[in-house]
Amino acid sequence: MPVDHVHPVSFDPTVAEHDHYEPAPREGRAFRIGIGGPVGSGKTALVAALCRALGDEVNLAVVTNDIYTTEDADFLRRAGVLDAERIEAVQTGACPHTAIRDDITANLDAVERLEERFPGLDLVIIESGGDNLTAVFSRGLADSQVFVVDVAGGDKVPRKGGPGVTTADLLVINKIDIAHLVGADMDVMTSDAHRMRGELPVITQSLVDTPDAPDVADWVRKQLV
Ligand SMILES: Nc1nc2c(ncn2[C@@H]2O[C@H](COP(=O)(O)OP(=O)(O)O)[C@@H](O)[C@H]2O)c(=O)[nH]1
Ligand SMILES: [Mg+2]
Repeated sequence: MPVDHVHPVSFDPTVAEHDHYEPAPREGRAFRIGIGGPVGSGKTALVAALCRALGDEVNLAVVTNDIYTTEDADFLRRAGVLDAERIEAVQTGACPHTAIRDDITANLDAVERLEERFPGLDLVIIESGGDNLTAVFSRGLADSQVFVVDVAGGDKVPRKGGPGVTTADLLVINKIDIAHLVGADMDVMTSDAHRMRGELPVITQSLVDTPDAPDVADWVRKQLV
């Protein structure tokens, strides 16, 4: 092909990919918070923490997404942080982002089952399967989204950007208790995160030191007002 027919692809990593869905109407249903982020960053641990922190004051339920198993739902049931009936597992069978962005039907069905089972539900927390830095929730599924990264991925992660880091309603930098063990500089991580996100909030936390995630729980309370 002649060189002048080859068009360079321009890619703006700060722009979320096209969302096929409109935001869902808010009346008469539970508020939905999506929790995304790389494998192992602490999403399930954060869901458990939020159930402990909010379970007595908020009528809440959880949807987990795993590729082939129901591992995360099983973990939450075993942890006893929430009545087992309040936890629904979606098996995506494909890349996790597909089920939270491209075809959200299985997740919407799970939310609907929970709403039918628990009339007057206030909040559904939806945990995405672990993915990479490009995974974000469709606005048709999540009203608000949290992106969880951890220090073990290295202090470069926030400045690598991607729509999770740059556009999520809340960025959580988790596992700060082990920052010194992996040589992650917290000043670099937080200043890069703020630079990438502008006015959007950033919370640093350790679920070992603060197992009830008090700062994230406060942020969730404000979403529900
Ligand atoms: N040291 C430390 N470990 C954590 C923290 N949060 C989660 N973990 C551990 O990290 C591992 C992965 O957590 P998990 O919630 O399963 O990650 P997910 O894949 O994002 O859902 C588990 O062994 C957790 O116990 C934290 O703040 N500090
Ligand atoms: Mg998990």
